[in-house]
Amino acid sequence: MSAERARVRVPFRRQNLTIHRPIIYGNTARILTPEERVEPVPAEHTHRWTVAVRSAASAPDSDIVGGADDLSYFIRRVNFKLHDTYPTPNRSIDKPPFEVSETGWGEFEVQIRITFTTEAGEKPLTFYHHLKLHPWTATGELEIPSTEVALQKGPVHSWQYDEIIFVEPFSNFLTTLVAHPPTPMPAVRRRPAPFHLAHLAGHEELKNGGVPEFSQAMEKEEASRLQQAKRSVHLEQEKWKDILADKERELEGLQKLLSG
Ligand code: SLL
Repeated sequence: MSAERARVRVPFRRQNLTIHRPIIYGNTARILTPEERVEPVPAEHTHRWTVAVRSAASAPDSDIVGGADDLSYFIRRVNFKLHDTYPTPNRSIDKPPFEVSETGWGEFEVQIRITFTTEAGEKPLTFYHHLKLHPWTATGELEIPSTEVALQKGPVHSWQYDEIIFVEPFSNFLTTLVAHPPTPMPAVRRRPAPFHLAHLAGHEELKNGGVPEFSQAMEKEEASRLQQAKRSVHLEQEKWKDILADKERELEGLQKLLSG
């Protein structure tokens, strides 16, 4: 009788392959109206905010930024570490939506840690988001407007687009990822971008309290901003090269005069 060999499936990594999933993280905030500033809201709290990790595409006609897809097929848990002034600063969210809503009075750095599903076999990912409560300003300086002005400006959005890249994923995990293709972002911009550039570019829609959205056009806009920045750095370099050459000629002339 031949010995029966146990067949053990050893997970293996798919070599020379990477796959990514677009996510956004950030926050929405709005100032509380005088009527909302009543018990049980602590007297010093001025804002209500939500910090979240979501899929990049927004659901059609939704009033939330991003979140069209449920990310729990690859995210097991998201930990949000709030400022120590909160009685329970460590918030662990183990099912979607991966978000925390609170009231408060101040901006601070939120530590976000994403723990992937066991199947992914990936280490947790830790990063930070600056919780933004006060409206964007043209100069980037922090200005705290009056309640009336803040109410008139509407909700504040501060979202960051990013891509989680899985390098040589385990084959089972790859199968799971492929079974959940991300909802594509709209190719063209239909709404303002959900971060300060929208304000700087003077997108009037945002000032009217519209809900912003990420789009593929954003990427092209970012590329042209980088191009523009590269061009101005190049021009500046050329200018200083010319100035340097002039000064060197002047120095040479003076040295000749001295030794002559
Ligand atoms: C600041 N460095 O001074 C920041 C800290 C802390 C914000 C902001 C509420 C806490 C509670 C809260 O908004 N903390 O519930 O007491 O601006």
